[in-house]
Amino acid sequence: MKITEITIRHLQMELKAPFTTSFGTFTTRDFLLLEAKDESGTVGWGESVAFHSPWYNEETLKTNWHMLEDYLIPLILHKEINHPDEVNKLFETIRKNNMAKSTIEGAIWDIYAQQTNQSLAAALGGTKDKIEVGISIGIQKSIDDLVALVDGYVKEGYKRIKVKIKPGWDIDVMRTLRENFPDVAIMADANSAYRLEDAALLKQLDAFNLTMVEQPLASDDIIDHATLQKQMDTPICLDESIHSLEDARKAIELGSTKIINIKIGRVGGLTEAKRIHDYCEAKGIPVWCGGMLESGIGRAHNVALTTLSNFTLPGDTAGSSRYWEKDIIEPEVIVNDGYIEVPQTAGIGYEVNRDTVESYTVDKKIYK
Ligand code: OSB
Ligand code: MG
Repeated sequence: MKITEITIRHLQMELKAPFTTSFGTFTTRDFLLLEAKDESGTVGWGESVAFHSPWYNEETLKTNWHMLEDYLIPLILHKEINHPDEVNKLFETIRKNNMAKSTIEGAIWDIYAQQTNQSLAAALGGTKDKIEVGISIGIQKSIDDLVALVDGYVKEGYKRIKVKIKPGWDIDVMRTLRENFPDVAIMADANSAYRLEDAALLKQLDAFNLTMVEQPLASDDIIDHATLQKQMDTPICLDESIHSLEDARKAIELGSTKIINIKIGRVGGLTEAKRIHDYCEAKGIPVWCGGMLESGIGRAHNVALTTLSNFTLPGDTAGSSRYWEKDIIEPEVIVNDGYIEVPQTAGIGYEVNRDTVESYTVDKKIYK
């Protein structure tokens, strides 16, 4: 294929309910959508998971647009590409900016899957026809509010409940949840809110039989996490610290992580995500697919990735209706009793509703 035209849109979508983590609250999701067209007219879609502000990592919507416009798109346009695995090679001269790279790479995987007449899941080597999903719940006003929310999601069938924690909203919260839901798979995500000095406090989490604790320490750390893991029974899962297969290898060798949260954007695309998956599988490290409050397009990519065999733990890919009044794909991503059925049609497997995309678009530019 040769990409002949790329459109970047900035979309703004109101979340149904604010989402609060240890680093801030989101009420609106601002993100970039990328539409790529090849010489035969096949269209592929990619979503940038970068946020409006650099809270989660250093990338933002604007840095992604800059990287795409000034560096990445010129490296892709009119080049012969036989397989999406070649995209990383074309981006070789550009360091990091993984979320920006992943935005194009995702669209090229979509085109490749369509042209080889298979679902994106099949193109990636996925084997499952349905995937198990969990849900990630932000910090609430009160523990009672949280218990009521969790109760609803457990009744809906979500297979695992993840709760955000931060200093002051941690031990009592997890104790109350465990008391109210003795048999539910529960985990905590700190988004780097603690330091190694907090080890004694974090160790108290061991009493609640959590599936894992996600990224308790600094967002760039793999050393202190290894020290902490030696002191804790609860498995540590790294999110923010893992940007590549090399990061995963080092963290596993050091004993910093027993489980890895794979986010396609954070690791620079589906090809690298798959490599990390394969490496973890060989090492006996289970993985799961994280979420970044994606619209239906990013969500569809997450669903496809999760069909790979070592995604043995439920991911954060909740249904569209959990986030949006109206998603930009049809049908929307639907969760039934904790499962999403994987679409079998070619490409990402969902139709993009262009009218809905336009209605959320606040800025747009075409490159050829
Ligand atoms: O750490 O996994 C995270 C949302 C925004 C930024 C980081 C994270 C999250 C979530 C929500 O946990 C996952 C989702 O529902 O998409
Ligand atoms: Mg996380």
